[in-house]
Amino acid sequence: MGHLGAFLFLLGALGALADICEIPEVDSHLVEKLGQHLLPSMDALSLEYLNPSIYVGLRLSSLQAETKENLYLHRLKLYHQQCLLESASSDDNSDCQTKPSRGHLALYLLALRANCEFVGGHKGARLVSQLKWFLEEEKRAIGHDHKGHPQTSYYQYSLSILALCVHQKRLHDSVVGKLLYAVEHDQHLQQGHLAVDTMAMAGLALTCLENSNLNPDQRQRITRAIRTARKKVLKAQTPEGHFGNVYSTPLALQLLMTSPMSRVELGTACLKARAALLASLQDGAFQNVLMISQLLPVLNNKTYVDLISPDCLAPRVTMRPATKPLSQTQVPEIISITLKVPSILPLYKQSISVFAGSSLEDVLKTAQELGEFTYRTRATLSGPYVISVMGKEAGDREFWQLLQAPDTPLLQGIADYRPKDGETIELRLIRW
Ligand code: B12
Repeated sequence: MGHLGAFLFLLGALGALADICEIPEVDSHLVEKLGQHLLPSMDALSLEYLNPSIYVGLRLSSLQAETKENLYLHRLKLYHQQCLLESASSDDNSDCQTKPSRGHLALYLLALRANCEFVGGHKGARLVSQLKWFLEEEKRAIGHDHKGHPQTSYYQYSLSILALCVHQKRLHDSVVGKLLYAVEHDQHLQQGHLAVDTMAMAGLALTCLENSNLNPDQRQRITRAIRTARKKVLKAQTPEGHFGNVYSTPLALQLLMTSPMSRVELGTACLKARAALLASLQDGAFQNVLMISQLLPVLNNKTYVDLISPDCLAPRVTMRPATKPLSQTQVPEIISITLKVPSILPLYKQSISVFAGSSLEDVLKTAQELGEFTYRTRATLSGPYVISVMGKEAGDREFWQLLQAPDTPLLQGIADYRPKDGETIELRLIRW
C-alpha cells in the first residue's frame, strides 16, 4: 500500500482512538422552530414561572432572543436575589410567594455563568453559602453508611455541585465523595426512568470537577467515576438510538460530548442517537420548554461543562417570532378517555369526553368538573406536577405516576400528553 496508504491508515486509526461525540449540523429551520417554542414562556408575567434553564439553554444554543433575553436575565436576578435571600419571616412580599428551591438556585447560578458572570458581592456570597449548606444537609440525609437518600434527589445533588463548580467554588471532599459513591454503587442512582438523566447529570458535575481540578485529592476516583457514568449511559442505548428514553437523550449526549473517548463504538452510538433525536424532533416530541432547554446546547455541540469558560461573543442567529398556522374551521371531534385511580378505595373509573387533541390536564379538569374526581398540582420548571389525587397527597419518596393502561408509564406530564380516543389513563401512587 506504500507510504501514503500507511499514513492514511495511521490517520484513520488515530481518529478512531480519539473519537468524540459530535452532532453534525442540524437543519437550522428545525433548530429555530424549537427555539421559538421558548419565546412565549419568556413573556410570562408571573415570577413563579421564571425558568433559569431556558436562559442557560438559549445562551448555549446557536440562537438568540436579543432584548427579550436580557430582560429575562434581569428578571431572574431580581427574583432569585430577592426571594432566595429573604428570611422566612418576611413572607408578605407579593413578589416572593413561592420561594425558589435550592435546585432553582443551582440553575440560576448556571444562568449567571451563561452570561459570563461570576457570583460576587455580599448577596452572591450568601447564595453560594445557601447552596453549600443545602449540599451539607443532603450529605447528612444520605448518611455515613450511604444507606439514606438525599431529600431531593441525586439529580439535584449533582446539579448543585455542577453550579458551584462552574463558579470555581470548592466543595469539601466528603460532599463530592457521596456522589462518587452513588455512581460507583449504581443502585443509588437506579430510579427507573430517571437513571440516565441522573447518571448524565452526575457525570457532567464530575467532569466539571475534573476539568477545574477543584478536588485534587480525589482526582483519580473522579476520573474513574466519569468513565463509569459514560459506560452506563452508553449501555442504556435503545435499539432506536435513544439513551434511556427520548427525553434523557439530550443530557446523555451532553455527557458524551464532554471529552474524547477511545472507543470506536462511541462514534456509531452518537450517530444513531442523532438519527433518533432528529426523528423525534420531526415527530414534534419536543414541546416542553424544559426539555427544549436541555436539547438546544446539544444541537450546538455545547454542554453545561462549557459554562466553566463560556464563549459569550460566539455569533448567534436572532430568532424571528413564529408565524401562527392558519386555524382550520372544522367541527371538533369528541373523543372518550377512561380515567382510572386504583390506588384509593373506592376505586375510581370513569369515561371522560373531551375534544380530540386535548391534553391529559384537560381530561383531569373535565373529570373534576363532573364531580367525584379531584386532583391538585404544583408548578415546576417542567410544568404542572400532580401532587395529590382524590385528596391523597403523595408522601415522602412517593409520587403519583401517570400510566397508559395497562402498564406503560407516560413520558410526558399532564400538560403535554395528549391521549387518543379509547385510551385508558391510570393514576397510581407509587414509591420511587
Ligand atoms: C427527579 C425526577 C422525578 C422525581 C421527582 C421527585 C423529587 N423529589 O425529585 C419523580 C420520580 C417523582 C418524578 C416523577 C415523574 N417524572 Co420525572 N424527572 C426527574 C428528573 C430526573 C429531575 C427533576 C429535577 O429535579 N429537576 C431540577 C429541579 C431544580 O427543577 P424542578 O422543576 O424544581 O424539579 C421538580 C420537577 O421536575 C418535578 N418533576 C419531576 N419529574 C417531572 C415530570 C413532569 C412532567 C413534571 C411536570 C414535573 C416533574 O419534580 C422535581 C422536584 O420537585 C427529570 C430529568 C430531567 N432531564 O429534567 C425527570 C423528568 C422531568 N421526569 C419525567 C417524567 C415523564 C416524569 C413522570 C411524568 C413519569 C410518570 N409516568 O409518571 C412523573 C411525574 C408525574 C406527576 N406526578 O406529575 C420526564 C419528563 C419528560 C417531559 N416530556 O417533560 C423527565 C425529563 C425524565 C425522562 N427522561 O423521562 N420525576
